[in-house]
Amino acid sequence: MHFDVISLFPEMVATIAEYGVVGRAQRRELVTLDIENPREHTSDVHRTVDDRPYGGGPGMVMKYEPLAGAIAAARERSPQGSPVVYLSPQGRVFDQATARRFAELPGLILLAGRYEGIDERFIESQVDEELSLGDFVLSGGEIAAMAVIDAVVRLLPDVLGDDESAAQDSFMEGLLDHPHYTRPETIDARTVPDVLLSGDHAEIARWRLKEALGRTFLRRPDLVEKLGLSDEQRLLLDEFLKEQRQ
Ligand code: 9WO
Repeated sequence: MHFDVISLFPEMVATIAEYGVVGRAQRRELVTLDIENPREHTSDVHRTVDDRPYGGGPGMVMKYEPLAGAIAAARERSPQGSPVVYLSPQGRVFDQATARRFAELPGLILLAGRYEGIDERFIESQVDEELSLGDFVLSGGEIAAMAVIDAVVRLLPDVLGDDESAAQDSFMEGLLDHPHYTRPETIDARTVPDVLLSGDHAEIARWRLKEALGRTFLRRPDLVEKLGLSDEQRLLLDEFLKEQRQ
């Protein structure tokens, strides 16, 4: 899959992309990444990419022309059918279903804004999808763009190892994860739940699902609502809630 990122801070994007799963996927040539700087698409001596907002007020707005030049360069080298995605707090919330949809595409062009935003006419004419990671403001779209790339790359075929893939394909899709423990067995009188030391794999799987259901219900009831529970899951959740009252 090919990713293209439009950013005024290309080195920031390139550096983040060297690490972890995305870095490994690039080195294995499962993923390619190009970065286009709108500043390279200016024609004035000052290489101006921003200007004052019509209507007045504080801050600056990214100009249409340099962005259009950068997008044209990205479209040129991106596969046909690579949508342009703009990361901003005004977007629809990005989620795992969107990551799965993107992982089916040949490419993605991600636009990372700076300042107080970009000229609305650019969004209207060039952006296919505006996405947000949640209700907070960053100082630019780069970190959000890299989060989207990370979430998509780990879904691509052959990117994860067998263990990581198996963990992803587990039965807890749509739920929060269960708690994890590793050595030592005791830390400041806090012990590992006995069941995890029992060697009874069926019982361990049941405990993990129960914990996942319990945490999801307590922390993210909206996810439980969306998912709907099977009779067996309902039973496990009731058991969790009873144990929690003791
Ligand atoms: C800046 C600002 C300053 C004063 C009042 C309102 C303001 N809004 C913004 C703003 O939204 N700036 C953005 C910075 C312009 C687009 C790129 N930036 C950005 C993207 N900040 N936060 C994101 C983002 C992207 C995805 N998910 C969460 C946040």
